[in-house]
Amino acid sequence: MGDQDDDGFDDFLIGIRPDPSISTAMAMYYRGGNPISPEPVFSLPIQSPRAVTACDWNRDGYRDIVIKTSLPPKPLRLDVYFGGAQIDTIPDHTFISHSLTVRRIIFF
Ligand SMILES: [Ca+2]
Ligand SMILES: [Ca+2]
Repeated sequence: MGDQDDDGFDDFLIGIRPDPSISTAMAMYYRGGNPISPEPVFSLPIQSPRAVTACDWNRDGYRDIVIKTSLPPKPLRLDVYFGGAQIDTIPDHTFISHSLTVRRIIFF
């Protein structure tokens, strides 16, 4: 995620599925530091660890959390959480593709 709060330490996101038999997964957000706290600052529910990525969506210099929140046959929906010191669990932007031909997106 890069250094979201400008304290000199990179912050990061880990996607986990606590129980492999259940489809529910979580994206856990941690602030970097020395030492790094083992407790996440917050977590977000995700469909799978592959349904979350980060990029600078709004071009403000901070990477943003992007989560795919729909399943086919529903239109593709992405919830975006803007990064920076005020990053939180409230989506700041939602992108919905009205093209039904977009059924799958691959995050890198
Ligand atoms: Ca930081
Ligand atoms: Ca950003």
